[in-house]
Amino acid sequence: MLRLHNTVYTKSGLERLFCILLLSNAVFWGEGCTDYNPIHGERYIGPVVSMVTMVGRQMCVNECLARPADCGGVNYRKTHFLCEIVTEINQTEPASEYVRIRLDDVVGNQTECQSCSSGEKCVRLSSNKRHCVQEYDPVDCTAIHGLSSSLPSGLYRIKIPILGHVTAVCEMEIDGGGWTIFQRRMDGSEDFYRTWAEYKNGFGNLTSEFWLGNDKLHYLLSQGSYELRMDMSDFRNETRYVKYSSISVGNEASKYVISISGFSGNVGDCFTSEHPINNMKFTTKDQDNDVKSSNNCAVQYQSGWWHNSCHCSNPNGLYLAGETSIHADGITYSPWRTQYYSLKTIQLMVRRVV
Ligand SMILES: [Ca+2]
Repeated sequence: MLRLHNTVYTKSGLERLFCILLLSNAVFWGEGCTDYNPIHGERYIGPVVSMVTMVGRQMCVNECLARPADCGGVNYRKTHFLCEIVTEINQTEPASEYVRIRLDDVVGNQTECQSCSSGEKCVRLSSNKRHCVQEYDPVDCTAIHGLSSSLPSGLYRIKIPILGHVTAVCEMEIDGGGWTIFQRRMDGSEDFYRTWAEYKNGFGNLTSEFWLGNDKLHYLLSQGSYELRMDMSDFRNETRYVKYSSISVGNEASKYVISISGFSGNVGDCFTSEHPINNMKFTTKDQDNDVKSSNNCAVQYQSGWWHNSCHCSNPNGLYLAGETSIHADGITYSPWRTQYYSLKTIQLMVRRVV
């Protein structure tokens, strides 16, 4: 609190006064002032389209105003001076260090900036005119993590070749963070017995179970050298993981052929040993590319996958929840819990090796 002219100002009152002072010095400040109602202890799930570090809360709001095509609100992390620009503000989650600010009814919006399109930031030139400039677009979650290691796991916008902006699910804690998740099973809420087109384009809910999509995975991995990690848990909440130091996935014309090598982990190898997925094409119920089997393995084992004849692990199998009498249809990982146990959770993710 601050006492001015014998009046006690609350924190928000002080901010308003500060704002008026800034407006009177607008040539120096260069940005309009805004009035807003911060909600404490929550953040927007997003996706986060842009991040700005080492800024104050008012500057964070101004960063939002400078991105009129992309910003619906901001998450501000007080403890890290971290500003997250969020495009969708429909869903929120508890987050103790954050305030979220909705930009619907702000005062001081910059109408000159409205011509900026998605991916552009409005900046003020020395002539005082405003101008739209292309923003830096992270190419994957590794790049986002590189901006600030304190960014949380969640939804972020990245830009990949050909496809442009896509929403990525980033894992920022496990094994040093910076992972882009391309598959997740956790509760059986999504059907994974899907067609070629559905696996090509992706399906599911990015905040729960999903397949990112084979096209997105191909173009993502085309940007550099990537490693793969798969984490899994059973219904006793025991966990295991496997890692591969190299992964690449071909384009649709190649049937998304996968190359994988360099195993490590705390359970036996599945993807480069028994029924390896290495050098396999992707197979779905409507497209049989598993030439090593006379059947269609996707039909036989109720999944879409880089089947051999057929599999040692079936991450996209049926959510059968634990022990089962059905052989190899579940979400199995045979070196750990055999082909008669369907795992509780499984997650596949990639990280650029930099
Ligand atoms: Ca076949």
